[in-house]
Amino acid sequence: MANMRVAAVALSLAAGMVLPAAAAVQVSGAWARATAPGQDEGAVYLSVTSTTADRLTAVSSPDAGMAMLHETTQMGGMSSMQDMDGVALPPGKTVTFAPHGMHIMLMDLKHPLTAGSVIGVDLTFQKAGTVHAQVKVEKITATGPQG
Ligand SMILES: [Cu+2]
Repeated sequence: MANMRVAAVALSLAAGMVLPAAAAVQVSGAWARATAPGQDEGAVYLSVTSTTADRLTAVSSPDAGMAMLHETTQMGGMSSMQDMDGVALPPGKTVTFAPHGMHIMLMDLKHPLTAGSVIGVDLTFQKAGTVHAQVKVEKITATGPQG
């Protein structure tokens, strides 16, 4: 079976076909917490796996005025967030965005995030181009994606 698969890839390359971006980068388990009344910022957590070395360089969301790559760091018992200008994706390794670590910060939300709804983010990669991901909004108390 493995040999057949290699042959198929070789054939499509020989024919000059471009492999779709979705084949190289996979985004999974995207979720966000519901917002409290009056809160106009949110954070999106997800996992990204790329079959080839790549770099996440930009994020945006149709549901927010602005989206940024952030990392939460602990300094002397205080937690603060820092901008990241990109995130390296080693080949075949899953990079996880999770609470107390990296997240996609959504600013100027266009609507409250309500549990059970779905919003979107677009992730732009150096090689794979832009990948759209659907983000499940979980309860405000959630610590991870619920089935
Ligand atoms: Cu942040």
